[in-house]
Formats: sequence, C-alpha cells, structure tokens
Amino acid sequence: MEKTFAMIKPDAVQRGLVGEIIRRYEQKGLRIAGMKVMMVTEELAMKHYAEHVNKPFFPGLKDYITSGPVVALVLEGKNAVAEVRKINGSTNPLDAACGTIRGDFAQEVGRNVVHGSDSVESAANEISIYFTPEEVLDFDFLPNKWLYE
Ligand code: DAT
Ligand code: MG
Repeated sequence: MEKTFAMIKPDAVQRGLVGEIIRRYEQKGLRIAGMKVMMVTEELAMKHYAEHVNKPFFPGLKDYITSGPVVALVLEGKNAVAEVRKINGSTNPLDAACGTIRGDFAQEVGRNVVHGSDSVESAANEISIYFTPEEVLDFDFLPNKWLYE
C-alpha cells in the first residue's frame, strides 16, 4: 500500500489543530503507520527542504518549521500521496479551496499549517529523514476491506 509523509506544522500545533487535522486524514480512510511529536532541527529542515534551500523564502521557511513542535506522520492508503495533497489544499492558502485544511485554517503561504509529500519518491525520502524503519508499523488495517474493492 502507498505511503506518504505528512507534517502538522508548528503553527497548527500551537493553534490546537492537531486533532482536527488528523481527523480529516483518518475519516478519508488513511491509516496512521507512524506518528511523533518532535522538533525539526536546522539540519532536518535543510534535508527536508533541500530543493528550496537557495530560494529567497528559505530563511523564513526554516525559522517557521524549527519554531516549535510539529507532528510527523506516515500515512498509508491507496494513492496516499495524492489524497493527502488534495486534503491539504493548494500551497498558498489564498488559492486553497474551502473544505481543504489550508483553505479552512490558513491565510498565508508562510503559515500553511501542513505538509504533504509531492510524489511517491519524495515520500520515501521524507519518511527516511523523519522516521527509522522500526517507527513505521506494518499491521493489518481492518477497515481496508471496506475501503477498497
Ligand atoms: P508544498 O508545501 O505544497 O509542497 P512547496 O514544496 O512548493 O509546497 O514549498 C514548500 C513550502 O515552502 C511551502 O509549504 C511553503 C513555503 N513556500 C513555498 N513557496 C513559497 C513562497 N513563494 N513564499 C513563501 N513561502 C513559500
Ligand atoms: Mg513540497
């Protein structure tokens, strides 16, 4: 089954949105295969956002993502990568549809409350940055037979 990496960013943790955000992933049928509350160090931020380190917004992004606890998640499901991106909504909350997490809870791109991997390859890389193999569980998720044909 496909896995993706998601993050509930520091603003969402501080605003008490952890339960609401996880509820949205769970109600879609995604399974939580890994989860932890942690700080993102500068080193982790540079690995995670390697493609953005030379962009003008990177210093702000790094300050934001390292500013407080985050919740790191491994979510599993058919098309988990695309499903989480859809639930999260567009990167810039101004463009994010109502009903998406960013559309409902965010106003600025620099405070966009969640992250989701953009491809299966990015997901595998990001999971390996934030989790050890032992921290990602493999178990029989009983609702799968009611979610998938
Ligand atoms: P996404 O998080 O939707 O995958 P991304 O990979 O393009 O988006 O960018 C990573 C994060 O960097 C994004 O969540 C918010 C920040 N960011 C992206 N573009 C930005 C911009 N033009 N100004 C400020 N922050 C930006
Ligand atoms: Mg991205």
